Amino acid sequence: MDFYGLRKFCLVSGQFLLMNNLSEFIKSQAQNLGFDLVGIAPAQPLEEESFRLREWINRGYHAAMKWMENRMEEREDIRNYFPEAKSVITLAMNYFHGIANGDLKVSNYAWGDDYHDVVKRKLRKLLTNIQKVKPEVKGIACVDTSPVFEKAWAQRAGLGWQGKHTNLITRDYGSWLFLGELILDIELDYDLSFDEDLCGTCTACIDACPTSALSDYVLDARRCISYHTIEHRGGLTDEFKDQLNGWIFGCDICQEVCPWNIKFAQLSQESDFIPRTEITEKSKREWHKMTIDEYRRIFRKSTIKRVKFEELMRNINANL
Ligand code: B12
Ligand code: SF4
Ligand code: SF4
Repeated sequence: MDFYGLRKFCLVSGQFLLMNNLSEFIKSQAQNLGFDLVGIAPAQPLEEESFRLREWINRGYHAAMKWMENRMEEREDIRNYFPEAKSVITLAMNYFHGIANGDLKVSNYAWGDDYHDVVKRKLRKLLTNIQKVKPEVKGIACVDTSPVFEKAWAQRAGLGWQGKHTNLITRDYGSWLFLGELILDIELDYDLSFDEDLCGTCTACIDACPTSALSDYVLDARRCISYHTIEHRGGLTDEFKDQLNGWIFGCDICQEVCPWNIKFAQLSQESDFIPRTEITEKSKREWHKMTIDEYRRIFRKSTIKRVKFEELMRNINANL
C-alpha cells in the first residue's frame, strides 16, 4: 500500500472506529461516495410484488421484454439470487438536470454518462470500504439489470413509495433518481419500510400520458413511449409510428407533471451526469443528419447505446 492508499485506509477505518456501528458507517460512506439516499432492509421474500409481476406478464403488459419472464424465483426471493443474502442496502442517485425541450427529445436520465457504470462503480467502492473494516463480508452490487425488484426494495428500505406512474418517489428529490443495491451476507440495523402512499387523489401522470399507458400504479409497456423508443426491436408498429410525441429516446411526461417532481426536484451534484450539449441542444435537422460515426462519438459511455444507430434513426424519422 502506498502513502495515499494507507492514508485512505486509516481514514475509512478511523471513521468506522469512531462510529462503532456498521450500518451508520455504511450510510456515511455512501454519502461520501455521492449517493443521495440510502436505506437498509432485511432480505426477505417479496411475495406480493411477485404475484403482481406474474399478473402483469399474464396480461402481456411486458410487450416483447421476454427477459421479464425469466428468473422469477430470484426476483421473488433474493436468496435464490444470492443465497447468503441477509441485508439489502438500497442506494439512490439524483440525476435531475432539467426538463427535456426542443422538437426532438431525449429523456433526461440519458443526458450524461451511463448510470449503470456510474452507480455500479460507486457500489463496488462502497463494498470495498466495508471490507476494509470487515474483511469477511461478502456482497454483490446490482443496478437495473439484475433480477431484483429495485423499486420495491427502495420502499422496504424507507426511501419512498411507488407512485401511480410506477416510479419510486421520494420526499427529498421526487422520482428523478437511479436505484442500485448492495446485497450483503450480514445482518444490519434495518430502516422502517415506507408504508405511506402520498399520491392521494392526484392522477396527473395518468391524465398526461399521451398514449394511455398508465392505469393506477400499473404500466402497460405495449402503450409506453419509453418502451417503444428504447426496448422495442425492429420497426415501430403502425399504431406507434405517429405517437412518439417528439421523444427519440425514453419519455419523461408522467414524471414531468408529477407535483412531487415539480416541487422537490433538485439539481444533481454528480459530475458524471452533467448533460452533454451534443445530446440536449441538437436541432431536428442535426438529428436527422446524424451519421454512424457521430453516433459512436457522442454516445460513448452513454446509456443511449442501448439502442442501435438504426433504431435511433427509426425513432428520429418517425418524429419527422
Ligand atoms: C422493465 C423496466 C422498464 C419497462 C417497464 C416499466 C415498469 N413500470 O415496469 C420500461 C421500458 C417501460 C421502463 C421505462 C422506464 N424506466 Co425502467 N425499469 C425496468 C426494470 C428493469 C424492471 C421494472 C419491473 O420490475 N417491472 C415489472 C412491473 C410489474 O413492475 P412495476 O411497474 O414496478 O409494477 C408494480 C406496480 O404495478 C405495483 N402495483 C400493481 N398494482 C398495484 C396497486 C397498488 C395500490 C400499488 C400501490 C402498487 C401496485 O406492483 C407491481 C410489482 O411491484 C427496472 C429495474 C429493476 N431491476 O427493477 C427499471 C427502472 C424501474 N426504470 C427506471 C427508469 C428511470 C425508467 C424511465 C423513467 C426511463 C425513461 N425516462 O424513459 C421509464 C419510466 C416509465 C414509467 N412510467 O415507469 C428506474 C426507475 C427509478 C425510480 N425512481 O423508480 C429503474 C428502477 C432502473 C434504475 N436502476 O434506476 N422501465
Ligand atoms: S413514460 Fe411516457 S408513455 Fe410511458 S407511461 Fe410515462 S408518459 Fe406514458
Ligand atoms: S403525478 Fe400524482 S398520481 Fe402520479 S405519481 Fe405523481 S403524485 Fe402520484
